[in-house]
Amino acid sequence: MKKESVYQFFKSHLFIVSLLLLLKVVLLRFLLFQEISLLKAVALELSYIVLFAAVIELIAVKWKPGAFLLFSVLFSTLFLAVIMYHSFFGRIVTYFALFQVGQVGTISESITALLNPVYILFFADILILLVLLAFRKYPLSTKPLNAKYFVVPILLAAIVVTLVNFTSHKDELIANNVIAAEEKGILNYEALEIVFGPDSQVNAQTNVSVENAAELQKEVQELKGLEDIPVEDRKFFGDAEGRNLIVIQVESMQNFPLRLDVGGNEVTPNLNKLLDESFYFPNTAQQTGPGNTSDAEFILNTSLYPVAFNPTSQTYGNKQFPSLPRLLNERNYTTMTFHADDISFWNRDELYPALGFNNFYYGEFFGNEDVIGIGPSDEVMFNKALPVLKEQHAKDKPFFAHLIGLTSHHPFTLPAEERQYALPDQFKDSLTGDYLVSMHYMDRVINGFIEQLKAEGMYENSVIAIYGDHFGLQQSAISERDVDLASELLGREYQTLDRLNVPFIVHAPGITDQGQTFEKMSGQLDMMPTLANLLGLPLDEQVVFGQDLLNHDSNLLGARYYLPVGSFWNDDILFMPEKGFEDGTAFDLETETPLDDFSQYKTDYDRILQLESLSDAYLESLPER
Ligand code: GP9
Ligand code: MN
Repeated sequence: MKKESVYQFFKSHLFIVSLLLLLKVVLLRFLLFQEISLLKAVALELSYIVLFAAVIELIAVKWKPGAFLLFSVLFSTLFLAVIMYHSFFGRIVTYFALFQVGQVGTISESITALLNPVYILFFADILILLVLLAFRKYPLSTKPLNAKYFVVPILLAAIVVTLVNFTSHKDELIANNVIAAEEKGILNYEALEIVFGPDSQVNAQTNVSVENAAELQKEVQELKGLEDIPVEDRKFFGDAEGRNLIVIQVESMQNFPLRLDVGGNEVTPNLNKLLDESFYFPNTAQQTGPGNTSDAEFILNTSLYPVAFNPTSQTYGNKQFPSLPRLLNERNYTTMTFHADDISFWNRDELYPALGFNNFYYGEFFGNEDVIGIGPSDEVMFNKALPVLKEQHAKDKPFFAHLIGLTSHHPFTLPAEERQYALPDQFKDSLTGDYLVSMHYMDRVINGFIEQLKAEGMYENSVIAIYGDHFGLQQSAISERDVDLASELLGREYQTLDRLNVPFIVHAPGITDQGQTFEKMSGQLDMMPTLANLLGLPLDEQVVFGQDLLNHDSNLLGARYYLPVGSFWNDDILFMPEKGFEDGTAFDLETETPLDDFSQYKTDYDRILQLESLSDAYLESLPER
């Protein structure tokens, strides 16, 4: 081999572009895993980069700079997407979620809030090369590299290393997706996901179908250790039979702002008063998956586990879910859902018929007035929903109205005239402060709506439920200052337990007047069975994975996506596996500190995996519409 051909190799696109991408992977791994290891990046990631680069070197004889720059742009964009997604969701994005970029428009404000100047490094080299190319000072060699000495051996080596990495990690089950990507290699992890699918960890179950619902429901009850209570012995059963059901899903509402006082001002003064005359479940776990708001809507209406790695509304929009709206339709209710965003977002145009709502109000219905953030304000939503409810009331027809909020969406920026909550100076220009201001706004508009229900004579004969869809202050997406401010508010460290804790409130005049707080652990999946009990719907023939909180104390609740698969809450702990059960962490719910010995909870871990896979199999078995 001649000296100048070695020199040409070091000036080649294959070498330089691969090296630059390798350095970017080192940076990416540092940002994701706080690890600086060239060795790991070379062993786990490099072969994929070189594989593509060698193929391009062989194919792109003429347009070498263009082809390599495009390759570099694509990989760098992928790296940026991985880091941005991780900073918001705390997970490694997989190819399926990348295809959801169509949803990004709606949350563009949230995305810009997550940008970090360091990310320029992912594109700086490309910009420099482009400038040099424009000035005809392009430093890389455009001559073809010797295939026999360089490209073919390099390509073969890359194929071998890629295959070794792929096959050796193929059967390794790691519950936490961030650790999985760290150990398997980010690019290798993506390749495994593409080949084996995002739900590869979920076991298919047979003999699960809507036909044997009662049998399946028994199995679920047994797995959860729930005793069978005859209808006549169920407390509060049917106490609100025939009443309207008005359910308000508040965007990003966590539990901690309730009953919180900052510098002498309550964040939610009106809701706090309402709590005194309501059934209040302060320890409700968020159980949504990647479908966020829409998953919460799905859960409230079905009490089924959402799909683990995809928005349920996308995967199963074509199905017919057994649901609360369907049960109420059978009882001559008018069932309606209201959301001011475009109906195509989260595939709601499919989700709503799948859930069995017979009326849905969205987008244009709410007009262009008072747009805050993503769409018309929640005040507008309530104001426009009211006449629709009045119409049903005038017909003497009971209704179920599901009202989905939007205004308190991340990054919680309200116009000056709506910022009516004075906070101490230290909260100025902070996300935590803006979040509280946003919750205060929600408190005001919800109260306004309830007052209107009273004025219109619809209040007494209704059950009003309020809950949060998911976190607002996502630990990994907020700055240290915001975490510190949140911790200061709580008087202890702001952590996972707080982040995944939403409120659930049931207010039924004449029934809940004395007020009662249920401190036991509960979850979003429990909301539907609890409301069904009050409305006198027995659910014995219905498959639900939640439970009626007015009649059952002990609980076992799972969450996936935002926590590793197999994570659960029971009466004592929040458990999160790492690679599996043994190396996981169990937080004591009382002290919020990790337990040394949690081996006694292994059966709960096995049970939750079984329950989730039963729910998956049941969803899969449901008929299409
Ligand atoms: C979009 C809105 C917000 O319609 O509900 O969704 P999110 O980003 O919270 O899932
Ligand atoms: Mn939401």
